Amino acid sequence: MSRTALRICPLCEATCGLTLTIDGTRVTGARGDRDDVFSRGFICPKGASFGAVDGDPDRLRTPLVRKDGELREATWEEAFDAVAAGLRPVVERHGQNAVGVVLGNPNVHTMAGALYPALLLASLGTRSIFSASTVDQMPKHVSSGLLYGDANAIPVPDLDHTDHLLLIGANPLESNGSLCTAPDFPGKLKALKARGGTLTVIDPRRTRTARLANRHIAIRPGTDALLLAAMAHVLLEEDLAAPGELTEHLQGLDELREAVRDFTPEAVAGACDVDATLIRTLARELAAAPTAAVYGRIGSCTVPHGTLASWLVDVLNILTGNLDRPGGALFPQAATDKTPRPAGPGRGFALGRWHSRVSRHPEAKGELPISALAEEIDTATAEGEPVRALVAIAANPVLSVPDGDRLDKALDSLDFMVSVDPYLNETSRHAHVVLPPPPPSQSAHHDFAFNTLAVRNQVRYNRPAVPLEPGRMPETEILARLILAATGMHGADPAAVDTLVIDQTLGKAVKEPHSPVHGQDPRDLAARLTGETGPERRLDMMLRLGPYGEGFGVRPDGLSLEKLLAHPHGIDLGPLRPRLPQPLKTRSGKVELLPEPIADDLPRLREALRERPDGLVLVGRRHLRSNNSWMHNVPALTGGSNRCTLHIHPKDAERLGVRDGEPVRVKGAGGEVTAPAEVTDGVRRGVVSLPHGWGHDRPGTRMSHASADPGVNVNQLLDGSLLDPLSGNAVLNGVPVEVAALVPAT
Ligand SMILES: Nc1nc2c(c(=O)[nH]1)N[C@H]1C(S)=C(S)[C@@H](COP(=O)(O)OP(=O)(O)OC[C@H]3O[C@@H](n4cnc5c(=O)[nH]c(N)nc54)[C@H](O)[C@@H]3O)O[C@H]1N2
Ligand SMILES: Nc1nc2c(c(=O)[nH]1)N[C@H]1C(S)=C(S)[C@@H](COP(=O)(O)OP(=O)(O)OC[C@H]3O[C@@H](n4cnc5c(=O)[nH]c(N)nc54)[C@H](O)[C@@H]3O)O[C@H]1N2
Ligand code: SF4
Ligand SMILES: [Mo]
Repeated sequence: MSRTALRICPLCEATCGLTLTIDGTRVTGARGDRDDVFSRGFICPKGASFGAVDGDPDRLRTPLVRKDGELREATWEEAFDAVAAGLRPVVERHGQNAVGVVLGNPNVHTMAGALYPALLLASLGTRSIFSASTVDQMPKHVSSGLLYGDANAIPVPDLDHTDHLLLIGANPLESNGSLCTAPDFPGKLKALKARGGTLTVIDPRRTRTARLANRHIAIRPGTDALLLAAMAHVLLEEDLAAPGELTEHLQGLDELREAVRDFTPEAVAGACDVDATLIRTLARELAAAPTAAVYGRIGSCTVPHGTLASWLVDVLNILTGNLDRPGGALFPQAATDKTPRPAGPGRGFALGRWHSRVSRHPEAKGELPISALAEEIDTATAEGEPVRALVAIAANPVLSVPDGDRLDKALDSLDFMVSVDPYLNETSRHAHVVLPPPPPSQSAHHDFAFNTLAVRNQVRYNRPAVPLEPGRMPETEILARLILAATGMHGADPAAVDTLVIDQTLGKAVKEPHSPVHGQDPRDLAARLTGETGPERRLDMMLRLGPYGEGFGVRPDGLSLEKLLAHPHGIDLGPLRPRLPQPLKTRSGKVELLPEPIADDLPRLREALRERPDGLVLVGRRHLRSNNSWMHNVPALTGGSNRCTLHIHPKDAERLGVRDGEPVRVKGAGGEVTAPAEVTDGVRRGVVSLPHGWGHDRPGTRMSHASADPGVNVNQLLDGSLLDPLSGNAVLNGVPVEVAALVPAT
């Protein structure tokens, strides 16, 4: 007999509520939950394939431990014994930094990924920390850190209320949105147009999103910072800047005006390949709109001036008075955010507090560039020990970061590696121990990360839709045990990890004058927490202490786990509201418009005014039915238009003798790949596009469907040397490549 259960979809950032159909323990269907307070029934093809993703027969069911060179099925006890035996000697012999940690994208889609990595990093004490953030949004963290003093204070466009949206390097009709959690992003863009609003898209490709826009500008890749600087210039020179109520919170307006003075539309037009008059129009339209939001994503971050572009996105929102006002870009307030402290100066944001060992890259947000992971493993220096052991959690850097071949070899040379991953794939195949989490249907879910980026404040929680299969371990427990094994407490009760966090958090809260529990006894508070598991008790604690919380009795109608459980479709907490100056944590207590590291990076942007690539440049793309590197194993989500082909403009194809469907060789600084050409005027001239996350042809993996149609790894074209210097983010877009028709062997 079948039944239904609710589950928030973890397959992209939109966090749609799904109603799963369950036969026995198998998910046989998924539809949008019409009663979900946030997503109201929206679902996309990936969500509709939840059952197939969840039930993929290639998912690992038991831990794997390497014995005599081979990965073999093992018990959990054997696996954690092997982790402790593998990691501890490395720490003891070579020091803390010899153990590296790699955190991949799916950590933001699991409760385990939200609740445990911070403690793992703190207890390992390592500086060898790498994550998917440095092939993604690190520039935005850095610009927010510098502007607002908080790397996680990221303003989100008010999609439901804005009159004018300027979208830069984002394709939400395929990605469903990023750093802007919005179920049915496509519907929201259509609604914007229907209410008379304007959508402008800047993208070198005519994407599905661009086709929906009132205006599409096919910019030359990598030059958005120049275009945005010129828009800021126009606002300031034409007296269109009107920060209004924001003014009292701003610092450095005059310095900003000076800094962008020479970025005139005429000066940037050639580099951007965008008409100067059009740039003026864009700035004037932005200023004239009753409300407007500028929003930039992958195409604005993964480029040589990613931090400057991310900074300028916010600068434009600020200059037009659209930061922190309805219809503009606002700071969400999530239910599990810390108790808001009173407004006032904070500790500020520091960059480059230490550097990577080999190439001396500055840290950002405590992380080193993941592009430097391979060299931190394979290169010895006088500076200190190379990374000899690695903990990879939900990460597949062999495919997702530059020069996978080099990383592949480096991983093979490690003394020890453990992967927490449901698949034996390009990265986890190097591990000595693989710890597989259960499928999402067997995991509880709450979006700690995405609720802080959502276009509407709301809160939802699901208990596991399907009971844990025998022999499985919740991912939260896997990570808790990993922490114990990595820190010499192997074998201790994993519940102790949650107890420790709870005691620490409550101990701190009772000392904070602004906390609802100020002056109370933390042991008494801990005893009042509800929840069936450690993670549930931690969620209860965060909800009760949070901005909407019941404050352990202070606000009886406030949030708690109990209240959330009584609302299975979630609780709506209202639209985004102005919050300044409370979120500011800069030393000045103001928005610091022209922070020093930004000012110091502007000369590099000025040099880019003269740059004109003479050959082809590469950009990426995403497909609606794909997700980075790990969904090519699901037959329902592959095939059709979801293919690893090289998009090339007809004029470029003609010039190079490239024919549609025939193989072409693409060569970059890091290597070369061969892929079928897809001739299309959907890319601008001078630009070719390959999707990422492909290249499933390495031996020793267990992804039967993916390896049957492997595609090629676009990141092999990169050598990892091109970075945005402020954030350490990899340059993945606008990269020079050579393309040639493959001459068939005769
Ligand atoms: N050229 C190019 N490269 C790119 C990008 C690009 O646009 N162009 N995009 C970049 C971006 S934005 C990102 S975020 C990165 C992503 O880079 P990664 O995070 O390294 O890659 P993913 O493919 O997201 O998946 C990581 C791993 O998580 C595993 N996994 C899936 N679900 C779970 C789970 O519930 N628990 C655990 N423990 N593991 C799980 C998968 O099997 C996979 O091995 O790639 C980046 N790489
Ligand atoms: N279906 C699907 N959804 C996903 C993912 C997926 O792999 N598949 N991945 C998820 C992840 S991890 C993330 S981070 C998000 C990303 O979400 P988005 O940022 O919306 O993702 P993309 O589709 O890569 O859009 C980036 C766009 O930037 C354009 N671009 C490239 N270079 C430049 C440039 O220099 N300037 C400008 N203006 N544009 C440029 C590209 O042509 C592309 O259309 O998507 C998430 N959602
Ligand atoms: S849009 Fe994203 S969250 Fe919503 S159903 Fe699709 S994959 Fe899942
Ligand atoms: Mo990402």
